[in-house]
Amino acid sequence: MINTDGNIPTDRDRRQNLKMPLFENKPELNDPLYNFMKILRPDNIIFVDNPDFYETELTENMLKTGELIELNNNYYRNSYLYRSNPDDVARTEKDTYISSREEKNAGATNNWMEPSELKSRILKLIDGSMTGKNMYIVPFILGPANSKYSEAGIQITDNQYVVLNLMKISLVGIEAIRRIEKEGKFVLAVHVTGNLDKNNRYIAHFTDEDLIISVNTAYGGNALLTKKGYALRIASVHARDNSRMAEHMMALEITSPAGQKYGISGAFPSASGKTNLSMIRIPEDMPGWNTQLLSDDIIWMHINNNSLYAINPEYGFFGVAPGTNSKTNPNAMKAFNRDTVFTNTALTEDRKPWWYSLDNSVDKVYGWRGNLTDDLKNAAHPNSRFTTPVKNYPYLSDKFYDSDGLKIDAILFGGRRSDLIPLVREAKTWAQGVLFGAMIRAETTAATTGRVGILRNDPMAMIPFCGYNMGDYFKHWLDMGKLVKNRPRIFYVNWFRRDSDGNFMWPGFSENFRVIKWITERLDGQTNALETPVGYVPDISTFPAGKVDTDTLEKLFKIDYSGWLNELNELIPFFTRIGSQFPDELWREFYDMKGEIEKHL
Ligand code: GTP
Ligand code: SPV
Ligand code: MN
Repeated sequence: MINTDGNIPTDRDRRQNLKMPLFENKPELNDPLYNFMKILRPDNIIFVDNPDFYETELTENMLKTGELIELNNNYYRNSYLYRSNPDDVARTEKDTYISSREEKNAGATNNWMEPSELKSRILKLIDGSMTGKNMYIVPFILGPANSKYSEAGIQITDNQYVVLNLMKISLVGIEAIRRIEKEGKFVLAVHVTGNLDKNNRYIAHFTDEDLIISVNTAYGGNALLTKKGYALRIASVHARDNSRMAEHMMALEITSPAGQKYGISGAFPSASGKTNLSMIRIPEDMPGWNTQLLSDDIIWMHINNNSLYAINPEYGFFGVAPGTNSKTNPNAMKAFNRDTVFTNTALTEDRKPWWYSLDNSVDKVYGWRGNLTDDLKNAAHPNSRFTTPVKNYPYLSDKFYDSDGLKIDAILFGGRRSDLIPLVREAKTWAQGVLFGAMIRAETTAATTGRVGILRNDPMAMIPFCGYNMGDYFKHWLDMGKLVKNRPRIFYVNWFRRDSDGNFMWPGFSENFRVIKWITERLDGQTNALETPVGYVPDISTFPAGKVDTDTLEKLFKIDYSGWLNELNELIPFFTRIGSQFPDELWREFYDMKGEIEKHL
């Protein structure tokens, strides 16, 4: 937790009577908090200065009300199950707004509403909404406590589940108040549970004012505003203005048997493998290799020594539970067996969290809505998640606490694609790599409400998270490549190809490390690759494929030119919709690639 020089007030009575002002040295910083207190009119104000104290307190409260269910302590120490409102189980993108002053700064891919219009709608919903309730003030730092690249903010909320989760995924405590006083500014994130009415839900980002307001939802990405709201939507705007990047990426540090280090980051759409890759276990036949996690979901990058470095603005995981088991992701299992809140998983009769694929020794469980059921496949919600502090993770990179973070040598893009997209390919240049990112089309998942498995454009896995115009964002990517001398190399991976029976052709998980090894060989200039119009692809004869047979491998690397032409043609309306801010340089990259593909037809 935050180092507070031992000065944490732990007196239980103090919390009931928070002495405003919070900021004694810069009183004007209190004004936005006063404004919202007047609007929300809570009965009590609770300042979450000491997360250890409040973790115990809130857990006890929520066990009493039945909001939390205590899990079997023999297997899951200090861990709980939470069942959400059934209409509040995933991010709702239709309710998410980028409310910049000028519409063109939100762009065609974001919902936009004029800020005063959106605020007046929201004010009607939140006026007096905390009367009879406690208002929690949760100060936090995003990024290592000692880093100049970190930022501090405050979330206010009336929701104990939200506070409990924030304390697990962010660096919460009084230290943030000191940082805010020093910097003279902060991002304010206001969360109001309201009545959870799904027809009156808003996740509103006032990007010119460093203000977020979320109402009528308590779901993770909608309500834990340190995460997608701040660390991506608001931070991407800050990053654009400061030659930095705020990305929906995992990152890990790799050490080869010879002791060579590599920093690898990867942007894949929601529920498409970032957490699993960040926690990857090395295959048994590859002794001497090592990986250590920097981030499972979000990184902030800056330029340092002519290279791109990444810090993790988070302090915990909000990870997808289904699909996790001792074969696919044993390292996650080691982290979430204590201090974890599970949300919307199923529950075994001996009070263990459960989802299909975790273990097959049961024939009945309590489903995510609490009913005893033998419909095991649907018992856990497909977007059920675990919230676990990162300090529980056994293989954390020491760069996690480093003020400069991890140097990034390779950036991966990817997504779920059952056909066309090869297992791995490498961009010839940074600009082509930016095109790779811009071209991500992937099958949708349960992380967001709506249909699952339909293709959608999700450039850089940021379509739901970019806080400004996507065309300007592409331009920013191109500009960053010009500013960084030692540019990371850019790759595109696809673990999700399927055969005609619908089975995955590539075994995935641990086996993905073979692709990572090939990437490190490329970084070292040790291996040849074949040049194609869509990038370099591995030479099958030297690719470290493990047990996958040559026939399958050929399919995984084959370039289907007519399929690619179709893919590019289908991208044109999307790129066109982004409008005049779509960079000419990226159109040129696009038409170069298209021209090269056409030569093969
Ligand atoms: P968010 O937290 O939503 O941003 O997702 P994420 O990108 O971190 O996704 P995560 O790693 O949690 O994976 C989501 C789902 O994909 C889980 O059900 C995993 O089991 C599954 N998955 C991850 N990696 C692979 C893989 O290599 N192959 C296959 N077949 N499935 C995978
Ligand atoms: C995602 O949907 O990409 C997540 C989960 O990582 S949430 O925090 O809900 O956005
Ligand atoms: Mn995510």
